[in-house]
Amino acid sequence: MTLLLTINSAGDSWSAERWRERFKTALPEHSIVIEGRDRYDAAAIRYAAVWKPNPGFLQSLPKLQVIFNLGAGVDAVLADASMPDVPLVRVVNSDLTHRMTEYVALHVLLHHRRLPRLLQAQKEKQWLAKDQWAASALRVGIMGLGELGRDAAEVLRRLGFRVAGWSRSPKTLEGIETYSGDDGFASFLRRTDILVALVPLTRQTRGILDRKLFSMLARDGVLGAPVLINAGRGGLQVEADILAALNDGTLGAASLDVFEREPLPAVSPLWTHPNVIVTPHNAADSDPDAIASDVAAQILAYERGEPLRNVVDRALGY
Ligand code: NDP
Ligand code: OXD
Repeated sequence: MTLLLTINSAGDSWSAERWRERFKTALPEHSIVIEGRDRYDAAAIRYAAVWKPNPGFLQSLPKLQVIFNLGAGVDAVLADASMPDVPLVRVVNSDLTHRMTEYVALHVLLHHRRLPRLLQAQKEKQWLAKDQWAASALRVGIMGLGELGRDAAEVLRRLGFRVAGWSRSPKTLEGIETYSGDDGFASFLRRTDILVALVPLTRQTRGILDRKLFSMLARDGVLGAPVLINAGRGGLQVEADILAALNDGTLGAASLDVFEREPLPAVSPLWTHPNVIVTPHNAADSDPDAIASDVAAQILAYERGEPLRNVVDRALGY
């Protein structure tokens, strides 16, 4: 059986050759070929392990049986209208989940404890007066209660924040207020001081983080104005609306890990806005060794006739 790798990513640890080494170790009986580097018979390819594959490419593999996306978000793969109708498997693993929870907790805490203000005061050698509130004074709202949103919600709850979550289908989570669908959206936003976006990018969620949404967030919180944290996808946000909302006080601050265009262009005013923290889409890097061993284990289980796990629902788009 042949596994083909098609990977468009910078960074040594993500080079196709490094992935080949990992898969050779985990799948010694399989042939591993790299798109654009090796000569291979397209009809021999049964599996493709992909990251941002070139649109149209996957349909050139007539006997493809499973596509393994090497990340959690599948928007880049599903954007290809010609994608063959075979199962698409995405990454779900605890290492990735915990890294995302670290990012969310870090950014919620730094806004809660006003770290940017403290760092500025340090530069100016200013000893600020005592002025602090409890975590329970802050209402965090997490958009998306999937693998990542649920874990972040639980950790924030344990830190003492008042946490709510919003999802497509209704959920019950201990100690967390839950809202769902269009009906629950306005109530979810109205009680939220810090909004964390962890929904996938789909037809329904594209551009959801816009001016209208920002104006619905709570305006009576201890922070003075609501805060946006987007660690989902850049396509969720309308950057012109974020800037306008920050400039007129509708938003107090934003932590953005993902952008409409990545890398974020040097001309973007987000880079230098005093109330914006920019991170380079690294909220949760996934560990390539863990992903390769997960994919290899899935291939071996599939060949034994067992069902695939973490298969994307193509109709829902995630
Ligand atoms: P899941 O598929 O496990 O969860 C998605 C959640 O979003 C679910 O709760 C789902 O609702 C909800 N959702 C989807 N569509 C809607 C909608 N229209 N309205 C309301 N809720 C909706 O995804 P993960 O938690 O694993 O990952 C979330 C996203 O995080 C990924 O798609 C990816 O884009 C991003 N990501 C970013 C990384 C980074 O480094 N910045 C790293 C990894 C992932 P329901 O439960 O009802 O299905
Ligand atoms: C992912 C990502 O989706 O890193 O895994 O963004």
